Amino acid sequence: MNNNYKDYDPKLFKRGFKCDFSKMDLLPELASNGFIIVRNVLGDSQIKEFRKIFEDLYAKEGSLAGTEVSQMIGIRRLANLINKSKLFKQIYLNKILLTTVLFILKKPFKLGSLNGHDPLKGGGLQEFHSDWKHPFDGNNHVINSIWMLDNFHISNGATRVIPKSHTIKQSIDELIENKLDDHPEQVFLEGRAGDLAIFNSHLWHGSYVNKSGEKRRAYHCYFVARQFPQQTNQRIYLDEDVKSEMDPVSKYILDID
Ligand SMILES: O=C(O)CCC(=O)C(=O)O
Repeated sequence: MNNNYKDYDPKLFKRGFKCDFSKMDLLPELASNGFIIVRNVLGDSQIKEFRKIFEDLYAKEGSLAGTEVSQMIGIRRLANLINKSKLFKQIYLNKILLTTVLFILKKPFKLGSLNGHDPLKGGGLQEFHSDWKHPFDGNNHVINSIWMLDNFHISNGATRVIPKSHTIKQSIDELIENKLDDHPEQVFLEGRAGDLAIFNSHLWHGSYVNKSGEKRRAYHCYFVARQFPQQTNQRIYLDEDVKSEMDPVSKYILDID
């Protein structure tokens, strides 16, 4: 094991966290291109359960679904998910994911948010954007992951990314005139239900238009360097009974104590 990992976030390890280095071979690609796809991270029964949670929450919340973060026309969105099912622990505490977050950020971090996203037929096209909204200072502060609950294909709105754009110092607005347009260097994060895309979210990315109408449900599990605000402030959004049942690693990752 590379001992540096403990130095990146000593408090996380003091609470009992252990790295999973089984996908180390993918990490050079993540550093260089800005994204990787880890195959078959969720098994069939997990996919089924997470799809059911998506549908049940969307049906229950109706017109309010996604409002804690943002609603988007043509996309079914969910937000504040940690508060809504204990099963999401399987996502935000996934050791492959958290080891990868340490590899990229190399400093203490916390969950930024956990949201749901499903582009509907004819909808889904997002502008290319970075999740880092400030000028790039040469350090990585944000990393995102897309947990595929359905097959992701160019035809149903798979995420598009511009490889290596996470290293560009200029802002996207300076370099891309129309951020909805196709870009000659764009590639699609295609995969199967159960796959996990992890990307340095300084990378320019966005969901694409769902032409086929096939479902393209996903959870976004997003992390931010600890010194910056969360997208969903867990101290405010988590109910007291949910907080009280959390284990020490969860409490640390969610920054609730
Ligand atoms: O799910 C995707 O394809 C990416 C979504 C995204 O980047 C966003 O919602 O900001």
